[in-house]
Amino acid sequence: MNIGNIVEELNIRGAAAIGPVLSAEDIEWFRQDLAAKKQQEIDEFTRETLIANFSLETVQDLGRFAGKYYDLISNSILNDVVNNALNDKAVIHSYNAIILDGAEKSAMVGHGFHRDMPWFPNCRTSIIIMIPLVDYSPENGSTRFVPGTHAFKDMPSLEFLEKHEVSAMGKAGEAYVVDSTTWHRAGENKSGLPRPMIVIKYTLAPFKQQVEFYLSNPHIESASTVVKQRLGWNVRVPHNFIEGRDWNQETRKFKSGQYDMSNTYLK
Ligand SMILES: O=C(O)CCC(=O)C(=O)O
Repeated sequence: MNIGNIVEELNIRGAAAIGPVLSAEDIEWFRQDLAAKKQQEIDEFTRETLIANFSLETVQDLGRFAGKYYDLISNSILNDVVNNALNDKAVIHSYNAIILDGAEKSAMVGHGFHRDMPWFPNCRTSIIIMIPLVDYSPENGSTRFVPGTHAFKDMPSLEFLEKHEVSAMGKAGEAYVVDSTTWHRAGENKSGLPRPMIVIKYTLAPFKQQVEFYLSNPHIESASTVVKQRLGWNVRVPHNFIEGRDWNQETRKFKSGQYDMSNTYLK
């Protein structure tokens, strides 16, 4: 992996391949674990309810399971990308899996072109790292994105997006990164087999997270420094001004130094 090349591609194209980030054993472990967790959710909530809530093909808040999901947050390659594309204060906005089993197209909201963060001029505030757990191509619905569109405020015409979209392609465990403002969508899975993928969206520390991970993750307090930082431990919001008066950096919720925009200006 050449981090300079990745950041340059991200700057100019709004997307870049990262390369292998998981061992064959880990790929298999995640694949099986996510299939089991999805089945548990279907058993608990029913398939119909999950479809009605656009949640049939996702497993959300993977950090709540700690273990290998925390090991992934610590992965040195991922952190190298995050530190260079954003900065070392960046936090995880969302940590989900998208299974895309192809059975019910309407069950996922990501099939239409979209952005995943508001757009700011000349500034990257968020990236998405996607790690498919099977070989991926247009045949099994790999993510499609439109290079260069992160640089412009307005949504291009559908005609333009459809004409210029490209599909991510690679082997299981090979990650890629997309600027969250690059217009993208899930492809159509025609393979008849599931396309499980881990999707980690990172953002700058002061931005809101999708879930209060510090409350939803039972093992966060004993996690490593990097896992805690990424899950937002250092930007917890005080419940009132009295809590905000805690100037002890050990116990303080929103710690000093988190308003960090370094490295995010696109020049
Ligand atoms: O599942 C996919 O390929 C696309 C995922 C996506 O659009 C997203 O996470 O925002």
